[in-house]
Amino acid sequence: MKKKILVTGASGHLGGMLFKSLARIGYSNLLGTDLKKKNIQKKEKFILGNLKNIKDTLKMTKGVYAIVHFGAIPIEDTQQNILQNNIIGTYNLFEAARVNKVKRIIFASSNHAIGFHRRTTRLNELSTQRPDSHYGLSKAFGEDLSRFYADKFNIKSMCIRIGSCLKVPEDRRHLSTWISYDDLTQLVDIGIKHKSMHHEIVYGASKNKKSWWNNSRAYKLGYKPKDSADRFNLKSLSKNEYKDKMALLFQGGVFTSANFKGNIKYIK
Ligand code: 15L
Repeated sequence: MKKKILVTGASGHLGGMLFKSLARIGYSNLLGTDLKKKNIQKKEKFILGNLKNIKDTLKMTKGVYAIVHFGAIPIEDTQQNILQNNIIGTYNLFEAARVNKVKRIIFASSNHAIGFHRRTTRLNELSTQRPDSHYGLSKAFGEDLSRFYADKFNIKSMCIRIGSCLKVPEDRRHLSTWISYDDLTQLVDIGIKHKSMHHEIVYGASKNKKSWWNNSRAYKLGYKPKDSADRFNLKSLSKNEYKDKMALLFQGGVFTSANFKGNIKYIK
């Protein structure tokens, strides 16, 4: 694909991974951006930018066809930090996209937007959001924001509720939530190219037997996961999570139990 694609968070874990993997599968006009320049090769196009600054976001989105938006704090943080970086940053980016007539945005949502659902509940793309942290709340906001910009301004979007995107699964929870780098790349590729997409919510998960998510919407859009957490040995995965009884009940795991002051029995 020759159209210009902006990847935010290009110096980070998943933004950085996608910046390289999209190039590998044929994207020849990628522009990376981040607060710092890290692991960027000489031949790669990169612009330093702060999403909190609307002038920066206007500059980085000029002439861009689609944005792969992975630039955010990727874990729980203070309410202020999440508000500034994830909520205001994402808002600025969508607004700049509207001004610069960007056609599509692939939004890195997270399982933490639905983390307070019990592990016994099977979810799909229509399930209600249930954020488990300030971080998860910022992802739920991003999903709503992208739906608004799709309906109001026809900027197409795909929100990927990413489970645990790691080289390999590292604990038992990952048997349900894991997605490989290649499978995430495939979903992003679909989000950029799909012809009749408007606003989509899909789950960023490989083909895991123990999944809590019915990802048929992603399959309808053409997603064919190649990987699965099933081939990893249950016994060899760390049992860290088992020390935290509350985390075991909910899909968001330890994000749900951190700083918890509520009453579990009301979270059905
Ligand atoms: C996420 O959204 C985080 O970015 C990542 O660090 C993991 O915590 C992941 O979710 C997960 O739930 O495993």
